[in-house]
Amino acid sequence: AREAIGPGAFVLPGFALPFADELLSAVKAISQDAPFRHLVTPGGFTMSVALTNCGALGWTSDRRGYRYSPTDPDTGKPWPAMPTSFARLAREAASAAGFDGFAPDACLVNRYAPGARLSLHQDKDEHDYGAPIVSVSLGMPAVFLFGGHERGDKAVRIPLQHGDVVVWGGEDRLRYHGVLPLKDQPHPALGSLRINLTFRKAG
Ligand code: MD3
Ligand code: FE
Repeated sequence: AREAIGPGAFVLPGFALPFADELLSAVKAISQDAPFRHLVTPGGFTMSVALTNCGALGWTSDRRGYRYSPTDPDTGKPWPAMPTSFARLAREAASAAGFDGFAPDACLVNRYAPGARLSLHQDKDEHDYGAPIVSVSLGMPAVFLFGGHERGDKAVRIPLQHGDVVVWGGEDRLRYHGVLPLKDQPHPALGSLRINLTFRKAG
């Protein structure tokens, strides 16, 4: 099943459910190599969401700006490789939403504890806005905010559950979006945490 939430944006409810346990054990292995950290924004705020990455490129932030880097600035090592199962899932989800041939080179792994949030932003650090972004929600539910092309545009609220996948491309690729502060609604697979994977073509 797929539900359109914009001309180029689709929710695939439960698309990742058959792979959830495998995804979570891979996230554990990734975070042993490249630990979750709370990044500082160029404006000097520490993000409430903790982040790590896998794949050829990883997103990072500090007082100098946002960027993609081939290495983890905390360890100097390359980011852990993207598991082939991750890349396959992202490609199949993109295809189910009408975007064939998606080959992500970056997977951001966001970790939310109760109260963590992501304020409205656009994802503009990637080179090619022609490629979609695929997001996989795991663990506690969240309310996603899907805005317009201007920060002040009205945002719709989209509840996301464990196993849901969302694909964003085309004219929806640059819409403002965010995540409301997480409520504590513990999930059997992950306790009081939410993990979000976002697959991108960054380079
Ligand atoms: C809509 N993460 O990491 S993923 C992010 O749930 C981010 O952790 C959120 O926004 C999370 O940048 C939401 C979904 C997402 C990602 C990119 C988008 C939605 C998008 C780009 C355009 C429109
Ligand atoms: Fe984003």
